[in-house]
Parts: sequence; C-alpha cells; structure tokens
Amino acid sequence: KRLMSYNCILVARPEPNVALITLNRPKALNALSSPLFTELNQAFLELDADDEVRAIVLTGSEKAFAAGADIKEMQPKEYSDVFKNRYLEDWTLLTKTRKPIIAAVSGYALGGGCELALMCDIVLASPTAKFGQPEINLGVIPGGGGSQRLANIIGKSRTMEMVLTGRNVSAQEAEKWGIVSRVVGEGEGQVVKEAIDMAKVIASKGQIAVQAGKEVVNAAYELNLAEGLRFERRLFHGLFATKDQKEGMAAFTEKRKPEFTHS
Ligand code: CO8
Repeated sequence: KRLMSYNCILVARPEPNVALITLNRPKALNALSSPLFTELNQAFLELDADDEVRAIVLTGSEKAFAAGADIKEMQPKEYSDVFKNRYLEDWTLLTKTRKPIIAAVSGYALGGGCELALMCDIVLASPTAKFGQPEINLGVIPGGGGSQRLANIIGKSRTMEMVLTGRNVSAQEAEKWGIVSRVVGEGEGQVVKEAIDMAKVIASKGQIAVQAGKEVVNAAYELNLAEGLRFERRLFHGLFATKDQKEGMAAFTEKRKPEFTHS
C-alpha cells in the first residue's frame, strides 16, 4: 500500500492495524514549524480515513519528542500577522481524529511539544522525558492549549508553577501528576515499543466501541457532569445497535473469544 511521503514526519505501519508517526526534524529537536504541522494534519486525516488503521502512535526522537514551536519561525512575526493568519488555529485539528492516539515521549516535550502530547489520548513516557512550558522565558505564554489542558489534568497550583516559572517536570513527576499514564522501562525505543503494544491491544477490540469510548472520555473535558452523563448513556444505548455488542456478549456467555467485525 502506498504511503504519502513527507519531509518533516515519517509515517509507517509497524503492525497491520497500527500506524506510527515520527516527527523528523532531528537537527531542530523536532521544533514544530508550520510546514511540519501541515504534514501532521494531513497524515492524521489520511490515517483516520484508512479503515485498516485502528490506532496511531505519535513519537519523536530519543532526545526530543518536540522542543516546542519553531522559535526561529516565530521571532519575526508581528501581532497583525499572527492575528490575521490565525497562527496556531489549525494546530489542534488532530484532536478531531476519531482513532485513539498514543504519544510515546522521550526527551524534551517543551512548549508546543508538551501541548502536542496533551492533545493525544494516552501519553507514555520514557524515563528521559521532560515536560515543560518554557514560553515565559521567551516573553510569551502557551498557545496550543497548554494552560487549559494542564489545568484540567494537574490542577491550578502545578499549572501555574509550570507556566509562570517555565520549570521542566521529570518523567517521574509527570507520572505522579497524571500528565502521563506511565513511565516505561529504560532502553532506546522502549517507549515506542510499549506504545505499539498498547495500540495493538486497542486494535483488537470492536472499533465502534473504541471510538465511542474515546468520544465520551473527551466529553468529560468539555461538558458539565449532567450533560456528560447523558451523552455517555446515549452512546452506550446506541452501541446495542451494533453487531459487536451481540458478538461480545454472546462470546462471553459461550466462554469463547469474541470476533469483532467493527459493525
Ligand atoms: N525552535 C527552533 N529551533 C529549536 C527549538 C525551537 N523550539 N528548540 C531547539 N532548536 C534548535 C536549536 O536552535 C539548535 O539549532 P542550531 O544547531 O541550528 O543552533 C538545535 O535545535 C539544537 O538545540 P540546542 O543546541 O539548544 O540543544 P541543547 O541540548 O543545548 O538544548 C533545549 C535543548 C533545552 C531543548 C533547547 O534547545 C531549548 O531550550 N529549546 C527551546 C525550548 C522552548 O523554549 N520551547 C518553547 C517554544 S515556544 C512554543 O512552543 C509556543 C507554543 C505554540 C503552540 C504550539 C501548539 C502545538
């Protein structure tokens, strides 16, 4: 199967139903430039539309997941440029992806890099991972959702500390605070391997339920409790119209493994 070719990212298929996107500007520590984000958006659109792909792993290099938005690109910009051109507005398009996205983070995840990890559904970290919002050192603030998503996850005091001091948080601290679901064992490539294994587990489930599960958990960050509970119940009800519900529950009672058809 032909895969699109890109300059700033690599797209691979390490398993039949799992896609791997690798940010690939190693000399700039994967600084997030506009061309990189155009490619990233395109890749997510394409993978979301590809029926064979059921989960997506996003990673960087051993040294850097991404060291932030490209400072050299931002430096000459004026208010009128960024306002008129809606700078960063389409950098959150990937959050519209229906398929689960797992970030596999090694090294620096700073500024936009941290925000990119937070846009993913699950974050796994290697012991070398460092998360931070150092924008304050550049005379600006987070612009890719960091202040909002961090506040939702780790609370006000820790978010204020990160945003106002610019201090990096270690993998261990990020795990304790809930920025990452876990820190994996040491070793080069280990975090990507674990992320692919997790993606394989997700890929083995009924995909309508998987995508509904992603949608309801995300709703918890957008809706109030009453609306969120109603939304969850409605989607739960809706799944009784799928073949996968019939198969999953029949397999349980017949003491066999379910064979989901994603329908
Ligand atoms: N932008 C552009 N180039 C970068 C960036 C960056 N963010 N980070 C590193 N580079 C480049 C360096 O300029 C250097 O290039 P060159 O070799 O041409 O001089 C190369 O990458 C290697 O970097 P260093 O020599 O600095 O490597 P060190 O190991 O000494 O240091 C650090 C690593 C600590 C990560 C350091 O590079 C650093 O502090 N980088 C900047 C981190 C930062 O401030 N990030 C925040 C940027 S602002 C931002 O992200 C706004 C958010 C926008 C929203 C995005 C939505 C997704």
